[in-house]
Amino acid sequence: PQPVRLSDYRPPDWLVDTVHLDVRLHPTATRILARLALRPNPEGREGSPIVLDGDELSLKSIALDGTPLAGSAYVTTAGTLTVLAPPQRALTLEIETVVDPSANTKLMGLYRSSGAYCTQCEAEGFRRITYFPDRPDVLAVYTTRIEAEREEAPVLLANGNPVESGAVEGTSRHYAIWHDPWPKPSYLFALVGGRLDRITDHFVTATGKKVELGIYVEPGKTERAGYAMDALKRSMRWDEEVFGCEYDLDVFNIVAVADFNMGAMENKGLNIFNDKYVLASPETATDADYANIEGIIAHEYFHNWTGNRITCRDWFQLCLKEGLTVFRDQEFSSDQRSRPVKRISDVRLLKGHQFPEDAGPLAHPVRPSTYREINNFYTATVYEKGAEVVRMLKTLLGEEGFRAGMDLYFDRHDGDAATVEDFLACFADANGIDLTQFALWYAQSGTPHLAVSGHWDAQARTYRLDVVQTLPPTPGQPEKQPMVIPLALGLVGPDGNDLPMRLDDGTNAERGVLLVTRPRQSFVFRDVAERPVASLNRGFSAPVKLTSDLTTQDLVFLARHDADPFNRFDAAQTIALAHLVEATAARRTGRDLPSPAALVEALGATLSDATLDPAFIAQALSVPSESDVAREIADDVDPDAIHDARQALRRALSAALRPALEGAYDRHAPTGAYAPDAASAGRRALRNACLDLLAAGGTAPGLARALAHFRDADNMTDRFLALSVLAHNAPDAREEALAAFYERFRDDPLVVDKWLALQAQIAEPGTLERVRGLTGHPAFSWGNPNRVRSLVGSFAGANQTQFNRADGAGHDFVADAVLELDGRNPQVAARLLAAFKSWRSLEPGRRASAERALRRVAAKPGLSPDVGDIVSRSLE
Ligand code: HT7
Ligand code: ZN
Repeated sequence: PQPVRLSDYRPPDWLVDTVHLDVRLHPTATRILARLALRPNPEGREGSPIVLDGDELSLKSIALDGTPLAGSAYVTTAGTLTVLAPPQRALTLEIETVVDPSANTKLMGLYRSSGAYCTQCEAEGFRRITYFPDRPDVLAVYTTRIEAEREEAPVLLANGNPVESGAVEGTSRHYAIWHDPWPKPSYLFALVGGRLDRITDHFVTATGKKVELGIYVEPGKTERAGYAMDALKRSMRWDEEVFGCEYDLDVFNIVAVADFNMGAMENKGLNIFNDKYVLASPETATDADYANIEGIIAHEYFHNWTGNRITCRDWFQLCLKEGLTVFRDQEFSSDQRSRPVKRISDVRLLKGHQFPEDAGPLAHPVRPSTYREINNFYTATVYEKGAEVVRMLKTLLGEEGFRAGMDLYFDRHDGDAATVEDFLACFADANGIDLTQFALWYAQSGTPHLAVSGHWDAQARTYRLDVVQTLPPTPGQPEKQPMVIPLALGLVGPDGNDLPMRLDDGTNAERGVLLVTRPRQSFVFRDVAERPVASLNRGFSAPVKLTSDLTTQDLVFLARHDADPFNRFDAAQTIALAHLVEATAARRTGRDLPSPAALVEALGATLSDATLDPAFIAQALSVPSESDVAREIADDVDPDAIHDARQALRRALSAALRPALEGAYDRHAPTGAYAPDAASAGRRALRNACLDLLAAGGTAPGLARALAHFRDADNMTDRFLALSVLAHNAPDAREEALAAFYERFRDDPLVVDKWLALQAQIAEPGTLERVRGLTGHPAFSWGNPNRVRSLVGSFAGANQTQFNRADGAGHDFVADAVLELDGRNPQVAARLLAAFKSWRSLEPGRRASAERALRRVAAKPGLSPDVGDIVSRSLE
């Protein structure tokens, strides 16, 4: 397909005011009768034909104002239906299409999951239900009538409020009518029909309106939906309190389905979820699962205002709803749980996924300017970096200035299909500032690099920070302009307390934030009587790669004393990362490994600090991942050497910190029944992090503890952590533990996913054969995205040594899996292929094998646009 360009945007020629859908559900021949009230757009091109999108539709009839259209009055192509020379006035089109939901393996449009009917319309799925101007700037009011066999689909749901339901006289069928009064783009359309159980509750909004809440799940699973309901109610309250956003329909429904391409979907009043992000019980879900459910329930709910009431003008503006809504869900989780720990895990995610994307061939701006396949732009850059950009706005403007901008955005653009420019103008206008340079964050791809050095002048009692910013070239962007970088910092005095920060122009560094705007800049602080240690980019105030002249001793000092918890964590990680880079080089050249003494000192102090949150200590104990190290090395990467270096470090930490680790493990034993709250989860996290280190390298006492932990666990967090410790470190105990786990949970697909993912991550040469074998296991299915992501996705994305095997067999396996999947579900195939995103940074042998695998995919005739796009950009 031809690339779509932001610069080619034109308003639609025809608008749709109302849509009446009559959907007769049938397993293989669902009939959709759509009545569209259209009118020419005064801002469109005069005299235009009506061009509607369509994909894999069977057209049965089409009528204009009640009169069937002659065959010469319209034309269809593979992707469009065009009504030629229509009267240039308001008119009605009635279009009848038939689709086969049971054959829909792409899981876009109307499809079936465990027998139920459901839809996924974002980004371009509505055109797989009926012909329509399937673009987000066409907003219409929808009324949906659904009809089905009562036996097959007793539950019938659509967007908006229920209007009417009943039997279809003289048949075994029934119907329901739903009306959504809020104009919306077609991507927010949804319907569901099926045999589902539900839990109900209600919520009273700030202005006293009662909202009926329902969560629908597969029969027999209602007991696992309670946490999601609780999270939903907390989200509704939080959005009122923090952003003044109130819910706007009489009902809010969530449906959990087992087959879903992504995490969840914010359809107006009818969110549809991957059941992984709804269902939880202590026996089947880990603390991380509970936290994800809370965050994703909140995320989809928050879209009601940021995405639905204010939507996107076009798909280039995706970050307008996604980056902003991720920011909002991050803030919600920070308020519900520990803010520093949430920030640490968000930054880990950003660095682990977005930084590599920004450094490789798939790099793109937060707001791309061109795409070939929009499904490939639901990326860490649009979501996570998009959220960082909103966070920087808040850092720049302060709490009040940010809220003023958001209030203006909601006031000014309610009901609009808006742009990033509209969004930024609200913050600029509400605060009387110019955000022109800041807007570069949306346009320039790549991770900025800040090099910072500090110079203390004892005599002048000044401290000067020299800052150099650079932004590397990225695909299509050889030259870059300097960005606005809000650099939060503190100057930590020898006693561990922050020194006052007065700049030499007499101003205080506002809210502790320096504004870096030029390629080179110096900031001079006065009245600095003692040599400070600079704590830079506090709270990760800007998504940059920062290097500084801090010494290892400075970092140990910050790890002990920094008042900013994020930087306290980050100081130890920086020491560990530097160690691992050096140790990796030593392994490759046969030199002695460096000493981990500084890290032992920092982590020892952290472990023994009783004032620290256990969840924070757990994060500190988790050393940088193999891909963190690969990213730091950046070039000529040997994953085996990194793995060995990391294992050696973990073994050394285990030995050096054993008494402290054992003490913390014992002190954090459970005191009562499992509860998923943050404090209890934090205690488990610390205990499990201690166990994970104690067993590193398979020491006998560590493994004995892991076996007991596995045997005694009364919840999935503990059971699964112990299982993974055994799987990674105890080849002798592994198979028995894996078999016991499978036997216990074989009927629970979401738990089986954990079992598949764990096996795919074992860093041993036998893993590829194991994974290959598991593709033939009865629990595995190429048709279910969760199974594929758990097994093949984990192998490609979370097993650096085996995916990048020196003999190329890992690359070949994943390329074969992509080709296998492409005919069935191109979106899932394309995401899997994106695991090759860092292939150019590998050492020459592995780089060549990755390239061969990519070229083999590229050469396959009939690739989907999804896979075709990823493979061609990967090779560019
Ligand atoms: N807005 C939702 C995106 C989404 C999606 C996109 C493409 C294909 C399938 C999809 N399912 C959901 C999810 C969100 O960010 O809230
Ligand atoms: Zn979203």
